[in-house]
Amino acid sequence: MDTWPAARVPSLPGQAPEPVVWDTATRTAAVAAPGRIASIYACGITPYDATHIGHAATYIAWDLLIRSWKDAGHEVRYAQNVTDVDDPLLERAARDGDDWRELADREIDRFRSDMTALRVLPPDHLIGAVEALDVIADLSAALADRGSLYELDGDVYFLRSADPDFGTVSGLGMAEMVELSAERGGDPGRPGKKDPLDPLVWLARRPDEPFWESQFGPGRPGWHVECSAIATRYLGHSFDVQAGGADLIFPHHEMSASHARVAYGDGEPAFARHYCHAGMVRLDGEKMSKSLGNLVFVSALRESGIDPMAIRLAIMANHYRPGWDWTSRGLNAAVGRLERWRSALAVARAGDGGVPDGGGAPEAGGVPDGGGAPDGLAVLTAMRERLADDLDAPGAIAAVDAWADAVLAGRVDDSTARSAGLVADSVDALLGVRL
Ligand code: 5CA
Ligand code: ZN
Repeated sequence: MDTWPAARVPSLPGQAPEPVVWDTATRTAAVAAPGRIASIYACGITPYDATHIGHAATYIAWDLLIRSWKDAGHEVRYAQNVTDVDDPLLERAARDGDDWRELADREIDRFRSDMTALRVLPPDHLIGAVEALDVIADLSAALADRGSLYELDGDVYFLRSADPDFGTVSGLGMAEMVELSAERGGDPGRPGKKDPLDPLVWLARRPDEPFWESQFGPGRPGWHVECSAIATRYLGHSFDVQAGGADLIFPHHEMSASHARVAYGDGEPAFARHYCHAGMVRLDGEKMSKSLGNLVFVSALRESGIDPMAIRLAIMANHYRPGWDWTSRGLNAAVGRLERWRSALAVARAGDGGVPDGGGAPEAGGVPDGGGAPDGLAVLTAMRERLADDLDAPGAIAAVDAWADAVLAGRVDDSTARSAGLVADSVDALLGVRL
């Protein structure tokens, strides 16, 4: 399906260090992409409601990785799915008397415009489950060839015991896996399954639900096989990074990896070399989720007049990995920071130490003790170094804050004016914030 327009990324002088990320599976930090081509699959939305801050935070995290990869000289290949047929979407459409396809199309459109406004770079391939049915059929056929599927009352399950490496993504014990599977779309208690954790690959046609013909008869695809099939078709049987929120570690990423290993592994490594997960964004201490209904929508904030660059800054003030709380205090701080950065840029460009409203008076007599503000190259180097260290956006923001504070305190000299444009380009290219 169509993606969304790409924001222009200014090119920066010099070379960035190789981005290192935390890998959930190995529990170590690793160079995210050792080769020239860097490839990433990010799990996409299930489009039954608008994009909330939790979604936006995960896509901004991967956007930071992609921007750092580009800056380090990589060619990036990026694929993302849209789960445009699944239980939650069908349930919401039924509840509201909506047509499921119209609901999905409406929310996908809204997602595209939110991502565009937030200057999140688009994937090369944005692929819906429905348009990928052939791709899913190919992976399912490979699984069937390896004897890893079985039927239960017309539904088709994957035999997780076919994969000796099952469990290596999440590293969880059986009891925990069963519990999470029940919470997150699985059916560990269904009688007749060979193993409680075996996931559905194909659901036989249900009354009043959409269905498609397949090698297994009419029905619709399971969830994990969708991402396994789309990722391997568009990025190859193995690729650098599988990315998503931490709620996808188990069962989703475990299962997608397992499908690919059994279908395409043949003893070779298959699926992602690294698994990256963003912490859950909370509201009042609870995970922001469609099922709890405690959502802050990006589109609603935009409609209320909040600059999308402030939303982006409010998100990036938190490191992507631990979970964090969305608060109006955090948003207000980001609005203030954006204003300060823009004022500092105006002052630095003018090169005269004149401070606009609210910036505080510059000290008399030109540059005070302590010299001028850090020059553009120093700011860029600090930002690059922080972002290459597991996408430390708060660290990169602190480097820009130090520059802005110095400029607004009147510590401006010739080099401040000369390199003001470089600071603006660095903030744009690496943090995706246009000043
Ligand atoms: N379509 C599937 C993935 S294949 C899905 O999980 N869709 S979703 O719409 O529920 O979520 C889209 C992305 O946002 C996923 O990476 C999910 O882990 C992430 N996400 C959802 N809620 C939050 C939250 N509160 N905080 C952070 N990330 C979240
Ligand atoms: Zn997925």
